[in-house]
Amino acid sequence: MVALSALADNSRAPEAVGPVPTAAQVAWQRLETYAFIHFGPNTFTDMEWGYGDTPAEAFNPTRLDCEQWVQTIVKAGMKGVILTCKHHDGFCLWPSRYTDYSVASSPFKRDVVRELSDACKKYGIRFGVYLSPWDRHQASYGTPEYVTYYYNQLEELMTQYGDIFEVWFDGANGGDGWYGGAREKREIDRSTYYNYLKAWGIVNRLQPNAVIFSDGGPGCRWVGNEKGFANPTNWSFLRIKEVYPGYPQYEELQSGHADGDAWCASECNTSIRPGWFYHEKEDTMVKSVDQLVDLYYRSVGHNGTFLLNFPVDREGLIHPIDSATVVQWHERIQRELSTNLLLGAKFTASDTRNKTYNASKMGDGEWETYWAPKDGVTVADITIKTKKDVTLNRIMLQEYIPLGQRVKEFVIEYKTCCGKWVPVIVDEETTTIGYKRIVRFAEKTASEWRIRILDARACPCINNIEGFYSNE
Ligand code: FUL
Repeated sequence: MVALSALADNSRAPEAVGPVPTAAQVAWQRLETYAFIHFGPNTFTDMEWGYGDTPAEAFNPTRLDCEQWVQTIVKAGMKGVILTCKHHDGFCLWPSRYTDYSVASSPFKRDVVRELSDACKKYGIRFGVYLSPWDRHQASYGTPEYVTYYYNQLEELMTQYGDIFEVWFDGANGGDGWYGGAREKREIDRSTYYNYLKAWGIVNRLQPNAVIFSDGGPGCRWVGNEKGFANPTNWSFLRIKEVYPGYPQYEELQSGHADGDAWCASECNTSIRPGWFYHEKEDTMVKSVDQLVDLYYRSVGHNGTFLLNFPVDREGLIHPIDSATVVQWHERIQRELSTNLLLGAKFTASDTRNKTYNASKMGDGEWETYWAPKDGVTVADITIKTKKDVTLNRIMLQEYIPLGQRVKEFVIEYKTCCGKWVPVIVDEETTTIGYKRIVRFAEKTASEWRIRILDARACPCINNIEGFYSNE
């Protein structure tokens, strides 16, 4: 019998190891950070979940300026924004043809979805929509008629506002018995009522590049908490048929399913304040720059994306405390992660596939080039020699995910002055890498560093290793 390795063609690129992402999923993950906006009647009634009976007249921002939102988001380095076009209270921020419970009936009149999508185009960021399936205003909620209404609204949003990068299907439905139109109790089985497959078909047909978010994807998944972090071990896979909006074992979503059969990376969502909607009393409760920096490392740095919510205030603006905080957050991350101290270092590996996939590809900053050992090699070392001593306390690693997520365990080491390899001290497990893993560790000074891949699903494909030092 011929050994498998003898059959491998190591002159070629490695074969993909499934599940693999679509091109749209890769482009989405590379956005890394983007904003959420919660805005609607709740903003004016000081509520989080309106009953759907607030008169449309209540919606009356005095200085609404979507360009102010987008300018803030751009200054915060974020690449897109998702708007609550309709939250659970059923009020529509655009003049929907299918209901009069919208901006059209408010004193404000203007189409907020239009103004925000236009501002996104003007400033070159992506636009996404949140359309709550649960609707406490519509009298038909709970009947098949409402589901048709929901699809119709989805079609409006998918056709009238240009390219959409993400569509958010919120699994929230209020509990076992809850209120529908006019505060009546309505019972539905949310796993069947909305026929999500049909809704997703509408998105796929009208916006083929949009990534569909729900507890279980199919485009990207909720991370299983609203605190904005993923676990350090984080697979971009799900056993996709098991997870649905409202999935009770949602804590599993913090790590994904190692044995999942579909690509479904995590999105880490949280609000910059305790609530999703604006409440004046929360002006003193805005998350600190330190808290947000920590969340960045535990979302983007844990192979997720970071979706940070801004509760737009009653004037129709991102509050100055929130905008100042988020800009400082971005500046701090820039300071921490823009000087790659491993730039120009010499990368060598214990195994190399061929010239194209050699270790020097890891420091070149290119997405498409990567190092890979030969087929079947799942344990390998990458050694990095710098010209002189460098002090590091962060290392960023990236896998070339178009070929799948592969690494299962690794360790970071440095060489001591007496020539001994010693692991750096990390306070979390170093298991998966995925699109991006940023490991923070107690600072060390050395001129030789080593990433040891201890286990992988197939030969690893690594396209980036960078090192940083932060004293903040
Ligand atoms: C939840 C909703 O119930 C909250 O109001 C908020 O929109 C959050 C992002 O998702 O499921």
